[in-house]
Amino acid sequence: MGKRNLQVCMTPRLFDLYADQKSIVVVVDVLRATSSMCVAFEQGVKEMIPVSTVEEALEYRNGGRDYILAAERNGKPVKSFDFGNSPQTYLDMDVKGRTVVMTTTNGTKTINIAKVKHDVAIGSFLNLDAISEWLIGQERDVIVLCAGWKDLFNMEDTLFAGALVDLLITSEFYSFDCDAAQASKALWDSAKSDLYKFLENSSHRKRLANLNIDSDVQFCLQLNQTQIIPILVGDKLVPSNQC
Ligand code: 3SL
Repeated sequence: MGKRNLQVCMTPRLFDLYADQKSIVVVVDVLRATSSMCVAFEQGVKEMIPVSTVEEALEYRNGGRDYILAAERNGKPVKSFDFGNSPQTYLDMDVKGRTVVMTTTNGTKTINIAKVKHDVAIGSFLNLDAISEWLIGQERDVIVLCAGWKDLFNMEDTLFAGALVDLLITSEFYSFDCDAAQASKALWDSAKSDLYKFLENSSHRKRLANLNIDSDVQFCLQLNQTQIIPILVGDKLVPSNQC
């Protein structure tokens, strides 16, 4: 049997060049949207609805159901929403069985771009080994789609892409002919001994430090804290083991 194809797309702006309608797309926004999603499900959230705009999220408030509304723009929580985008919020609150409607600057926008023509799964360092094993079991081509920052390249999502490329290539089921996959793996190889230090001068680490939320950075850079694989079913994210 031939090997499955593995590609990395560095920003959503480039995604049209990769979209093939058959690959599973792993959306990654490690700081912090996709990390928050993994933690939310680990803490018992039932489903999450990722929407692209604040206005769309607010429409759910008037829908009569008891949603948790979570929103972030430019790293900051949005006024009048229940939650911002800190993964650690889900550790402090009782969220079991709840539905979260979430909008973030890059992460939820990227999910909504990917879902038009592809099946979508959610990756973060927190579920790195689990998503690698899950992908191997799916027997499909894979595109790792980095959310980046406002359509620009970012370091942290590229590092995650490199970590996932490393695991999938080691499994011997995958091959790549993609310079972005090669570059992300090279970056991961240089960074993996100390991710936090490697990201010292990265724009988003500095952005979050300026907002006094550096502890979220350290939290999101932990490897393998959960087995949860959020996947998109229709317009909702759910844990793969509940489908
Ligand atoms: O852009 C996003 O989706 C967010 O994850 C960015 S932040 O870490 O919440 O600032």
